[in-house]
Amino acid sequence: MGYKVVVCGATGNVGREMLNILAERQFPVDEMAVLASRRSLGTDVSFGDRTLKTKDLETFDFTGWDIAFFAVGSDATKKFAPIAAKAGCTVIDNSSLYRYDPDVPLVVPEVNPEAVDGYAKKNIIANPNCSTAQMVVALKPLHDRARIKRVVVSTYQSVSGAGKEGMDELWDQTKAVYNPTSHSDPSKFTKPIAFNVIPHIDSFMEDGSTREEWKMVAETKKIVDKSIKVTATCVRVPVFVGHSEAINIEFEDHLDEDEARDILRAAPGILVVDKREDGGYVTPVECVGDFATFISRIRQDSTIDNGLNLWCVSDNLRKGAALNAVQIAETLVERVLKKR
Ligand code: 11C
Repeated sequence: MGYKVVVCGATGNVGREMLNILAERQFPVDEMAVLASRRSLGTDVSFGDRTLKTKDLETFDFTGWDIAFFAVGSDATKKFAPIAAKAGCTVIDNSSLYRYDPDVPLVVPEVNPEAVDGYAKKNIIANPNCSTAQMVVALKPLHDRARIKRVVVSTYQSVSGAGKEGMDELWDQTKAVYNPTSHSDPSKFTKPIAFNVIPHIDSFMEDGSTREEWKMVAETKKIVDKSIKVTATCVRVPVFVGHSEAINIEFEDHLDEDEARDILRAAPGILVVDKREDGGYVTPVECVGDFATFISRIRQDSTIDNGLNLWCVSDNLRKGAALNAVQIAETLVERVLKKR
């Protein structure tokens, strides 16, 4: 049995990846509708070997559709997600709008698949921020073994996290460095991103942190364990796709680096690439198009009693967004829809 599936925001970076991944993973689709905002209407998108024409999100009737993936901004989500949910179509939302709502599960299927069962209160399930998703996949199996007390994370986030405009800005500014006749001022980012790094993602908060950093704290608590303390510094780097994170973890119990490596090797969604030699680690370029969260550089932190350092890399458009959303749908099918 298949399902009637809608992808809203089908022409964006994440919407297109959702369609690719639904096809790659052979999600049971009986019928597919691809929706876009008015300005992208009429654009064709690929779904497997088919080409689909986008329809208008404003006028679409969600009645009779089973699952709607939302990959539109928070404003459009606010307007249309409740309409879809009330029409009986379960919304899997990639925006930050519902993530912190106690009546909406926030799910990373390798970590808290059981949370999907709480979907019915609003008929909405939230997908986490990309930098959180890959981190919690790594944290959960280690937490289960040695109880994490505190995490210190620094991110190196690719420009695709800021959408196609972010990618275009890096491309244009890079070209402009070599060709002074083509000028490109910062617009999506606050400073030049080509050959630079910017310690600022999303808006500033009162305590001096950014919202991106706050999201990593709040979402890790909701998905893994509210007792875990997290402090984050989120940085934009001139990489097109793939977020990287240097993660320092303090545990309650001792956890040897070799045991941690074995635990991570056996954990779902993780590929460990950790040879202590030149190139024996993963970089973002190598993770593009992959489903896994890659872990490298696992080593003891000898400055504290029970500490480890590791390097975590993943395709932010996949595990960080589209893949995780499709995995949520797969979990919903297994745990709920199949049993109806
Ligand atoms: C970035 N992590 O790299 C952001 C993109 O809350 O879903 C995703 C923002 C979000 O800019």
